[in-house]
Amino acid sequence: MTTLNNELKTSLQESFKERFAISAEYLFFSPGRINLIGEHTDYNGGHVFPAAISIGTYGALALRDDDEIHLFSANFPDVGISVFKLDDIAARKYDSWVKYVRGVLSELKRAGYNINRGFNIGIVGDMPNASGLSSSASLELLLGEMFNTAFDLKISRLDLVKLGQQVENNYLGLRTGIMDQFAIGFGEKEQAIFLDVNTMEYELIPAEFDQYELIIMTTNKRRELVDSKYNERRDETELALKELQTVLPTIKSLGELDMATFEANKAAIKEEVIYRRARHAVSENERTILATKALRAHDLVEFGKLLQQSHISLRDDYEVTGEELDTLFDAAMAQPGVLGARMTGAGFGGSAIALIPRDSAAAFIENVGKLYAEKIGYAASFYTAEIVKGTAQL
Ligand code: GAF
Repeated sequence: MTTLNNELKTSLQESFKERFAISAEYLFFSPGRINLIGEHTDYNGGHVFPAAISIGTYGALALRDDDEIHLFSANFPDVGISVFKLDDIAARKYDSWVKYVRGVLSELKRAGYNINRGFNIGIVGDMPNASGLSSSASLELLLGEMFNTAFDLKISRLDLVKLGQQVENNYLGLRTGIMDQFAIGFGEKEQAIFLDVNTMEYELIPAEFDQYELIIMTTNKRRELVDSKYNERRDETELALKELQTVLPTIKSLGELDMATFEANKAAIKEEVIYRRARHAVSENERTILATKALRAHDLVEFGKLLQQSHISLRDDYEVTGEELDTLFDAAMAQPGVLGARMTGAGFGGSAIALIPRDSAAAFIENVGKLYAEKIGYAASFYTAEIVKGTAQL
């Protein structure tokens, strides 16, 4: 089984040497993530069930003797090398992927860490653009761990995970939860992570699908409105919580509610749309707990059903799927032997996953790919999901 992309790793080392005329001192890989189930539950104090995947970002770093930062991405060879000074870390409007370097440095500074020497960085990734497989968290953890090692900062993995989230929340103004950074930071080979976001306690559960396998389907939809819609959903579930607290004053998050209690108190929620948003958060949290039980018991039929119900709830109640993801879902579910499918990540495009019979991947990709291209007008991409360990030095 191939895990990491050795070709990409070697080409990064070579292009680093070519561009900077020195060899990289540090080489790291940081995965992307899929979420098996538990979508839009993390910022609602619920459970999530993600895993780190072998598609991700490679980074190379060498220290400099001055206070300059020199960066390149082999994914954008025409852009060349970006250069700026160590203290030039204020956010700016058009900053491409470089904003993550500034963002991580800015959050490190805010947390009191001192980076007092310049460096050269090269990166390359094999994640498709706007794939919803969390290239941003992958990069945040990659940079965080490279700085941690190169500058001997002694930051714990959990603090780096939180720092990645702070880059999103403070620096980029995206009110994301902690799932992506956690999955990428704490991933383990062939294990999925069952995380209770309320307590931050987690368990690793073997991602064993017996005679089935997980496939990733990427919409290739251009990234539009994801950020503003994401923040809007957060506002909506926060409003639902506030209204529910008028009758359930002790609850601190929707994740504390089961469906029976939620339904018994729904009259406190004034608008129907807000009720549906909250219903998704509560029902999805229950499904996530059930799905971990089903996977542990190797009841893949039940696990697959929960994936389907998750997609339907994200489509009808949370309204974060859209035509592209729904087309992938419908096409996937129409294939022989498929146990379940759902969008994964924030939604509004990005990717979906499906649990398909092992060895049926070629026919599945052909059929789903054809149906998708016919309806949407451009091609989807497909990958086998290989579950790997989190960000690490190579
Ligand atoms: C994005 C966010 F970054 C996560 O925190 C999570 O909320 C997810 O959307 C939806 O489940 O990936």
